Amino acid sequence: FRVTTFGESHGPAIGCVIDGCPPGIAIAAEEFAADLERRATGRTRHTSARRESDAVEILSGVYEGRSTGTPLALLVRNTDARSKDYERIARQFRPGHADYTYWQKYGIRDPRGGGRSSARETTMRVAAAVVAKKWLAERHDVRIRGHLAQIGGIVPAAHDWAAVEDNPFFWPDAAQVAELETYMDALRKSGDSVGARVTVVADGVPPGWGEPVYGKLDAELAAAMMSINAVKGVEIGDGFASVAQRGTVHRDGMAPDGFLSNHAGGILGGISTGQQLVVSVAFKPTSSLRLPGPGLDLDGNAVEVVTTGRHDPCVGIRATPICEAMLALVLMDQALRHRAQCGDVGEVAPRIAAAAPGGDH
Ligand code: EPS
Repeated sequence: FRVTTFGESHGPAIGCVIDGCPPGIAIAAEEFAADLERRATGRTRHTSARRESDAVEILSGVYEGRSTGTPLALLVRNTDARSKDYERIARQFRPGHADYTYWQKYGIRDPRGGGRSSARETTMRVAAAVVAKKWLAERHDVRIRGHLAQIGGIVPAAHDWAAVEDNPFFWPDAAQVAELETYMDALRKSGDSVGARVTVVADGVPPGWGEPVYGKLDAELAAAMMSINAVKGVEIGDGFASVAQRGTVHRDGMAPDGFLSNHAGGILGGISTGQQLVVSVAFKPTSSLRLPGPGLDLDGNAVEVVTTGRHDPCVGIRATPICEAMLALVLMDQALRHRAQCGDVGEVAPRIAAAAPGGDH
């Protein structure tokens, strides 16, 4: 199961091609809308003001409402591509932005906005993952969810999945939403940006997905999450907190009716344990700021760079559905690979431990 995307943020359209999609999955263009809305810009004052409809057209790979097994191509037309500041920015490098490294690599500057480095590209990952989420749910009873786990220094005081979809921050504690609104309003007025942490989980993943050395499930998840714009860190389970733990704490005890804890985040030796899969992702603060910062122009001269386009004060806010999408894409690929090598789960070895309770993510 392989997804590639094409298109630029300010080109006529963006799209993706999904190869290796099993035949027979019911797919309708309307099914993409809900997740694309969750990710889209211009829906609340806390994200970029660019207003795209993000309507998906199915170009190939679906006949009479079902996937055919041939390449599935999806297209979203750009309808609000106009970044007035990019004429000037095209001659400057923003501090902390990919425009410097793109120029060093390709020597070509696309004056139409962020081009391929824009987070607009993630639209198509979310679209592709609608198919993966559906297949995982129907075929394996796997459920994928995510929430914001930190904005700047603020962390959730409580965890309630029911709250997550009821506020613009994917925040799991309804009591803190007013505080976040105030924080984000002040941040936006100041012209600065802030980082965030997203946590995504998958429930129902059977034991056995992944590979022991090459293609470890955790390695593939880390690569997938790292391929999202602005990501600077990925943790599986306790992640970097494991550094300060003792083995007697970190090891997840086992009992006939399930594991006793889930510090490992559902993966041991690159292979799923059957527990909840837990992945946390760190997003850096947006680099395109209207506050002046030291940068360079195309000739290497020092310039004060000011970006006045439509940018997110916290890219992490819209990243929850994107991280869910990458989790779904990796899991669908792993499920198909596992079946190709070992047959269906339970065929090779009997399942000896029930899944542990989901935990507090
Ligand atoms: C983005 C910059 C802004 C955002 C964009 C991501 O776009 P523009 O290229 O118009 O400056 O609006 O996000 C989207 C358009 C989207 O759909 O996610 C960036 O630099 O990453």
